[in-house]
Amino acid sequence: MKKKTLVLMAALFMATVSFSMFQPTVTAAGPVKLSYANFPPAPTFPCVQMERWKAEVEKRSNGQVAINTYPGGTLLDAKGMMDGVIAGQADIGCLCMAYQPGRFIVTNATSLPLGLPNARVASLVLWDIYQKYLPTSFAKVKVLTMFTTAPANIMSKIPIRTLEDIKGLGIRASGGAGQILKAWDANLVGMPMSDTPEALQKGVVQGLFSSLEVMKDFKFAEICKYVTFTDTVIYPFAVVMNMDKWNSLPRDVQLVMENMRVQQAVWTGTYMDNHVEEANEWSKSTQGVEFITLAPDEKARWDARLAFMTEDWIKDATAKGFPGAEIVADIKAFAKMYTGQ
Ligand code: DTR
Repeated sequence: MKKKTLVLMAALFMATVSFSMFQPTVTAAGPVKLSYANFPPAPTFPCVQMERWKAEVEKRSNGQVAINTYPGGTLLDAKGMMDGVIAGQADIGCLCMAYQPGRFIVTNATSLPLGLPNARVASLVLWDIYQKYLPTSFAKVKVLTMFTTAPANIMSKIPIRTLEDIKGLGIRASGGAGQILKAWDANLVGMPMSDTPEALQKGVVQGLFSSLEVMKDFKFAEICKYVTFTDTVIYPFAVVMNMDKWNSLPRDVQLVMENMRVQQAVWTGTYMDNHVEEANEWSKSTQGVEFITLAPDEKARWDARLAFMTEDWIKDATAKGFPGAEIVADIKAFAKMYTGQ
């Protein structure tokens, strides 16, 4: 009996020791710390989605990770985001793929003028394109989510009602959308969004081309009193993680992040669409901004100038070894599926 009790006690002791040895390090060393870099200022949509993702991941992983966010280019800037994450300067980074058209050829096909109607649908389409083609441009990172802006429109200091009004006018855009402004004969000034407030203030540009939530988030409505609806193209974004960091995460944390990839895309797209509505309302009611809808025959002139873009992209992508025509056909088909048409 005595021997039995001793054996039992020894077994209990061993069990306790091995249990505490194999516990996750959370309690002893605290949560795994991750840094998350973003290029625009905190109130803008890429950072709003970042904070939402952070809160959700911390909650769903029961505090196993703690994410420190760095908005406003404090850790990595717009152009250095991808390489900075690959090099491990930040664990996670949010990048606008449209700023580097040659680097993200497949996913940037979503920023062709194909009529993607809103950010929610476009984000789902982008994700499906990424999943189907798994472009090698992301081979060195773990993709945590993708999403897009709402369609781009023109914000300007003077009214633009016809193609003649935009001719020679200094308008800011970045990446692939530059081609669009050139096709409309505007004087394209290329720069990332983060440099735009100063360029508008200093009069380097007379307006910009982007989704309209920036009218409120950057207070552009205080300077740009006119919006011309062109509903032209969306800008695709990606959130990526350093591969070694990803591989070092516990499997259950990885699962939390993997399960959030589509959810975060839909959350961000929906947030963006609603926020554009709010910003438009705010611009109208508090800033007296005029919203200009092009007359149908005028709009047809604007659209006709962009017809070459998709054909050129297909030719170029095909020459580089990508199935260009198939990618464009997929974007159209996925968009139809998500709009229920
Ligand atoms: N339209 C793109 C991307 C973009 C739209 N809203 C924001 C806010 C903050 C940063 C980037 C963007 C652009 O014009 O840059």
